[in-house]
Amino acid sequence: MEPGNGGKKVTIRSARGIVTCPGRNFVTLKIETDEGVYGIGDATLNGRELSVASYLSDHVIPNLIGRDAQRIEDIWQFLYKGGYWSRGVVAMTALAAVDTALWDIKAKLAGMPLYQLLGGRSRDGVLVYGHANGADIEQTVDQVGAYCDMGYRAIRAQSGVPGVKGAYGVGRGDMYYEPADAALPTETLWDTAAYLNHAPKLFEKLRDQYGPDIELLHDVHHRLTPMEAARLGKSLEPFRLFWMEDATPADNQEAFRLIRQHTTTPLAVGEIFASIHDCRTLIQEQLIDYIRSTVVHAGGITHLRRIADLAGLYQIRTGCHGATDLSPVCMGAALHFDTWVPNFGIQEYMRHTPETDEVFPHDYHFADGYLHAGEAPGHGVDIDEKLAAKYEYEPRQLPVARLRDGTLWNW
Ligand code: KDG
Ligand code: MG
Repeated sequence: MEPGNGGKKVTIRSARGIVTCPGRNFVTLKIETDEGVYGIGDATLNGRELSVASYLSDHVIPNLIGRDAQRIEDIWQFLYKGGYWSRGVVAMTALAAVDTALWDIKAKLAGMPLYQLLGGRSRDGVLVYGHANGADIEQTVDQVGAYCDMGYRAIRAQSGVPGVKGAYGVGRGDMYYEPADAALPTETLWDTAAYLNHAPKLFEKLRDQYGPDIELLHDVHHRLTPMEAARLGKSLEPFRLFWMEDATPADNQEAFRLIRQHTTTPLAVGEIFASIHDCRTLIQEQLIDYIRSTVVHAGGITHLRRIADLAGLYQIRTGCHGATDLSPVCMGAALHFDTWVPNFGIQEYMRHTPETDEVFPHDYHFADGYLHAGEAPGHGVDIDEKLAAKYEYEPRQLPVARLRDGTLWNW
């Protein structure tokens, strides 16, 4: 159809969730309109995929049929306020999928790439960071080198800790690190003292080897108490990290006050947040430097934009989560968001496997350390439903961690 439609209603005719497992599980919502234009949104919640699929089909989709697909804000408010039990991550992921699919439709109707509709380009490319993992420091140092050779300018570095089996972030020998590895959670070990002794050595070695310019990031994955996190942040200061991520659980946002008082290492948090209320104190008290929430788990483009705007008031920048359990649909939408958002910081980019990329054809591309959103109308990602149907759902959950004495710890 021609761009623009003179305000005419574009009716949602059907919607369905598509579950597929091209190497790992993904849930995708497809919304079709009576104009023949459709949109898709990512609805993947790692290890809990079917709960979102059922939330969509049982409780959300019946509410969409017959509505005007152009009324994104009203549909968002209807599902959020009207759902009453809002803000849970399952509900917010389902809501994000609807919102993303509707923005995709609106941009297709307008004949524009999504970033144009959001306000246009704020930058030429989206700085991304890749994941270098190794069983020990030597392997991680080599992996960082491999990412430098691929053109990355920012790299997250994680290393196995001597005597700690299955420490977070250690891959299984290839680029496609996938923590959700079994139908029932794998039990891993955690040893804070060993980790705190080890982590600064990794970054000392990386700075020795690669110099001061490359951006280095690190994910603590919620393993430390606030005071331990403060100590780690301090000990990493000489190595100038781009950020230290998820240093302590943010269930208690005020816990970050203590970390902040003790270290100038920049802090990032928020990949598991579902709403602006999960980070309101962190932002308003400037307790963090980067907010990690992304499209799929934080209520879609509509809500993520509100979080970013609040963060912008306090010079906090975005650093969207981009692990492989977020599908290319989320990545495509996030890249349009990143291309526009004024207070952009960085985008995580773990590459998907070729099987996943085949199921989700997309027009974003990597060059020289940056990802570039495509110029096709919409968010530029599609789903090949025939191919998706060939990959049946496989139950897989994330690991858990225990201390040496058996105490269950944060993963
Ligand atoms: O589903 C969990 C993963 O997305 C998470 O473990 C990855 O921490 C992560 C990151 O920073 O990408
Ligand atoms: Mg993380």
